[in-house]
Amino acid sequence: MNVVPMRRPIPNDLASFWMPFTANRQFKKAPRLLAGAQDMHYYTDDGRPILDGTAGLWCVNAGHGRPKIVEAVQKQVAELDYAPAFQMSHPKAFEFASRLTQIAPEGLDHVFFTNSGSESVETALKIALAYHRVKGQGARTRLIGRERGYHGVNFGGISVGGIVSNRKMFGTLLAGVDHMRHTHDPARNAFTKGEPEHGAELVEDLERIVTLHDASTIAAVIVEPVAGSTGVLIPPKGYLKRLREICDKHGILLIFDEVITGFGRLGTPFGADYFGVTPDIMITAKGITNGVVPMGGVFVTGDIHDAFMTGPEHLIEFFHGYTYSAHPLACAAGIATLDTYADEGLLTRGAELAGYWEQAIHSLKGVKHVIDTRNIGLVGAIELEPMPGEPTKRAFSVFLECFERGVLIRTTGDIIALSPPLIISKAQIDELIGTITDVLKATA
Ligand code: PXG
Repeated sequence: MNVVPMRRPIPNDLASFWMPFTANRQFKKAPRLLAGAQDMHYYTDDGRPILDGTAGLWCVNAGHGRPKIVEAVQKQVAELDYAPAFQMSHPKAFEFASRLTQIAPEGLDHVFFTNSGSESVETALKIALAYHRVKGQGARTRLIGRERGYHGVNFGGISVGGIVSNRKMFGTLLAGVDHMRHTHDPARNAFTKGEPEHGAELVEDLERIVTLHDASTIAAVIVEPVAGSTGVLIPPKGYLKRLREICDKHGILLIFDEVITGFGRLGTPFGADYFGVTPDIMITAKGITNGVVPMGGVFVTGDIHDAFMTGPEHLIEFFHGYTYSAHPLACAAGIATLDTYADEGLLTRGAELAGYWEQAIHSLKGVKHVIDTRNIGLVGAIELEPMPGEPTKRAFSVFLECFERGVLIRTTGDIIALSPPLIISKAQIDELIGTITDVLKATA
């Protein structure tokens, strides 16, 4: 008889979990585990407080463990744990959608729910393609993204995205995608406070792409108002306004991926508000529920929504959706999140703190290894000179040392990206920036 050895799960075995976007082998040799969180702090499994300089992953905008949100989720799970999402729904889905469209930029008055930023991206791209088709312009199938753009990890998103390591392993991706150039130009814009002076002309790439393919083949352009995970790339002055003009001229839909810029990150409810440019489709996630329950939302104009509401009424208008679209727990968390944002004025608190934050970020100019500092709203970036022949290593060593000293930062390449919860105090800004300064001064 063949005896199969019994495998008992070992509670603290680190091997089973294949971690996302992580150097698994390195991590498992020296794991960093967070066991609790409250307000501006995480607590490690050995009880050390860690000041959260990144709002988790750009999502915990109201800070951790906020009572209204905790209570709403606890109550919801006991009351209605799940309701089928197709041909059925539940009251909080409609309540949350209405509340969201009240704070969304003017005209974006319908929202389609998903479970993440990546799903919101796929949803937005599909809406754009289907919209042109229902409008009788089915030849508009091309999607235009931008170099260094990040639009999540699904196939549409990595196709329009512009980060080589997220693309190169995965075959031919979506067909019919083109890219504009990115706008990062440290040679001209290093150490700029807020929006850079130089680079608005790069938006004319879209005209070049139109000349190449013809507007009648292009469905949509997708950009992040401020590119976040690629290292905080702030649009040059006038860039987004001109992008809107070019799209309008050619009947191309403009999609803003506001997964990071949404829900107060720039000191306005959305990036669209900050820049005074309204897209046709707006992608959100993260701060929509304060990161407490996974959720995303895709906002569209009445024109786009209504274009689908034709044909026989008993037929499904848009063949798309997820089992967990508008999940009751997510809606409960989301409503309580909006209440918390409103009670504490968090969607505009970033604007009050922006001046102090800007000074703090730019105080790093002149510190060892710093080759650029940039800021907008409550977002900051500190770009480091890479170690010769070993890109990413310097920034990662700063991340590790900051964590040892009780401060959580995020690094991408050799760029430190900061995006604290919007409840941060000035003293905590000082602590965050002071720790980074000390660590940089002490590095080789
Ligand atoms: N679009 C944008 C603009 C994002 O920033 C996504 C889509 C995808 O969202 P989901 O929920 O599918 O992960 C994102 C996600 C970082 C970092 O450190 C950024 C993200 C995720 C993880 C880390 O910059 N952004």
